[in-house]
Amino acid sequence: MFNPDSMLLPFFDDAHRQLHEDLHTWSRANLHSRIHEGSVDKRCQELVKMLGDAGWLRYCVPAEYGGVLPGLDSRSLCLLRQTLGYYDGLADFAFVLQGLGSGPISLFGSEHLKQKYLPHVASGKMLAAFALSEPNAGSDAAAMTTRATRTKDGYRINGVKTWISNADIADFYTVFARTENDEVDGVTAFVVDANTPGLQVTDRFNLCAPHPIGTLTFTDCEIPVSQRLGEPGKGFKVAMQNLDVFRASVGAAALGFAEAALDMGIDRCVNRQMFGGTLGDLQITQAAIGDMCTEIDAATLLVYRAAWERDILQKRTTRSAAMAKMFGTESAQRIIDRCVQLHGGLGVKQGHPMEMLYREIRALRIYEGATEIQQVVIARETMKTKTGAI
Ligand code: COS
Repeated sequence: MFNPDSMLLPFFDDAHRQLHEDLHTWSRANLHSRIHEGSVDKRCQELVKMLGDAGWLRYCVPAEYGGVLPGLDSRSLCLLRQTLGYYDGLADFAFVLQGLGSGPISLFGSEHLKQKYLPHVASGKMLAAFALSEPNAGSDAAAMTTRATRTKDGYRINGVKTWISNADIADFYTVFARTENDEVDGVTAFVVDANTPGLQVTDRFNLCAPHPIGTLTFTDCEIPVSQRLGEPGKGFKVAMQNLDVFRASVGAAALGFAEAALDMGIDRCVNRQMFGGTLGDLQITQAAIGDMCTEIDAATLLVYRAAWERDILQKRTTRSAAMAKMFGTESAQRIIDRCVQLHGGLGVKQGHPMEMLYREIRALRIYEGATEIQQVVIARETMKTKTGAI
């Protein structure tokens, strides 16, 4: 945390404080740079192995299946993302995909699915992925057209999923498909092994801050009924409840990026000589620092409020998670942009960590529900309180 006193906030207990300290120690020793050369797939596979060997992935699954804590602890997940994100955006990515891809199994999976996947997610032996978006169903997730039809022994899946992080390197995908022929009309969730005949990675592309991502095509992909995740027709809720957990953590990762930028920005302010003093002597710089520090503290409070509500109040946190995601990512974008400005030319020089942060933050305002979707979610949840719908 940029402000060490943040760990004294009542959202945390001593185990969180210890986790925070241990994680910083490990990250300082093991994550040396946020700039990576060479194959991004290979680096992600290495990072998953490192995170698995160190025991950090054990926070992605419940204790019964190799985890540290009885269930998914949102505050720990957020602390992990914030800290990893501070040192290396790709390490944060490698970590969270294990959680996002396996979260639906932890939350809704049968004993069979939990035993089959979760211990390997926790050890880093299996890589997970979450396949919800489609070419024509991004923000409007319910518009998906991938279809799973009943067969004698299970389901046959046909359709296309895109923007799927870990495409090509995942061992399994949590997939959402329409099952209108099923007992209940709607969407159903499945776990599909990467080597299932009929499942192919048909495209790979690069983002401005690269990570493994691509398109999956399902062609008469047959899976047994034991790979169904949760009840038939209840898949949309599976997806949304998983996002309720992980959306707050996107805000946490953004916070880690913003803290890394601010650290470098402050360093620059006190060391950069200009106009007979330092950059930080200028009141216009101090105004920027004042705004950035306040936004970081505000994002911290929103992220850990959402995480605490889920962990302690054990209530649906759709609204507070949306606020944490929206404010965390939007404020981080503003902070990073300002810190690029404080760095002058260096801030846009390829290979400089500020330039990397500038590229890394952008996707977080889009994935797991764009800012505009969070605005809709917050508004709807708030209006429900007036109509008595909750
Ligand atoms: N938890 C549990 N159930 C939820 C839920 C949540 N957080 N959010 C919605 N639901 C339920 C609703 O209660 C509703 O159930 P009933 O039909 O039983 O009433 C059902 O799901 C449909 O909800 P809603 O009508 O709100 O769905 P919409 O299609 O109108 O839109 C949004 C929902 C826009 C919020 C959703 O599509 C969304 O989050 N989109 C962004 C998707 C996303 O994040 N994509 C990125 C993929 S991961 S990188």
